Amino acid sequence: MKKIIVTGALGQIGSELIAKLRSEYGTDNVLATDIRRPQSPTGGPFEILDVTDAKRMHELAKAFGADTMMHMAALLSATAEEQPLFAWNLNMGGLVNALEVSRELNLQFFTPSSIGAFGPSTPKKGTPQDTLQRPTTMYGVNKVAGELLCDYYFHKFGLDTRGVRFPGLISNVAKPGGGTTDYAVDIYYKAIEEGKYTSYIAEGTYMDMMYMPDALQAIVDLMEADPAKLVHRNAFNVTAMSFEPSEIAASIRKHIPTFEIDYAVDPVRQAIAESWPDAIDASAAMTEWGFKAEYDLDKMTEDMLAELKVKLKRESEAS
Ligand code: AKB
Repeated sequence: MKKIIVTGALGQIGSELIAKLRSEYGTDNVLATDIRRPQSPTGGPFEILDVTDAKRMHELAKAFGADTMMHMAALLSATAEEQPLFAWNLNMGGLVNALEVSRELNLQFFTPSSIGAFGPSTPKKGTPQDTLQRPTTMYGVNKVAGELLCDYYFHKFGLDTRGVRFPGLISNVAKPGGGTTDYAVDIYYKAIEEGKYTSYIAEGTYMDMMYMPDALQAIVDLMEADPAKLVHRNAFNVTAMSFEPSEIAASIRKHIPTFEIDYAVDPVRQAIAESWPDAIDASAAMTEWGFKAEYDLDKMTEDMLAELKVKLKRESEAS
């Protein structure tokens, strides 16, 4: 039975990951931590943790009896461009602390990388697992350095490090903050609330995406995978779909025929998006640990709109 400590547990991935892990491994076997206090109880153990505080991270993991660390705390791409030095300190400082604590306590280790680890010179279509990585963003620099650091801890110390390169993640629970792919979440909220959306990403800009249930399953499957089958360990390409803004709008129109999209392009996030691949190749993840995504664009749209309608109605009734 796993005993898992999760950092960044109130973030977009973390808040759903802890629910998934608690349902798989038991409520009391998952310690959620975050730098801020939750607005409502997380449904299990919770502790405040600033990931730059290695001593507290070690104490919490040890007292909990953790055998696994899932390090999710990080600043996303657009925010990292606004505060590059802070992003370096938080993203790299937090990661090295989490790896060190895992080495000291011999924990299995997971952290996500991102399509942000690629750059303009990376092949744009069918982006291979092993390819040129010269990102032009601070977030990308952090992610490439993080991938290498996780490999280093595996080769040097035998630490059981594992990870994926996530595409844009779309979910109806916690909103993302400060990412480049966030438009693909915002658009669903605005479709229901206002029937129209102004996209900060230009028409024709393709990026990889995935629905959150597939992302959570990918984490569990990779952590449970037979290590003998893993040729790569960290930074597996995973993706479920690749689309551009007018395609997600067309998918929404199948349910809300009057939905409209227009564009007010944000040059910073547009430049980041253009430096990333259009569509990555996830065949290494499929071959080595059976990665498979259940949701395509239309299936995701149907579920997102249904779930968000209920959520937004509940919130408006409560306010
Ligand atoms: C972002 O847009 O920064 C993230 C990511 C793709 O890593 N969603």
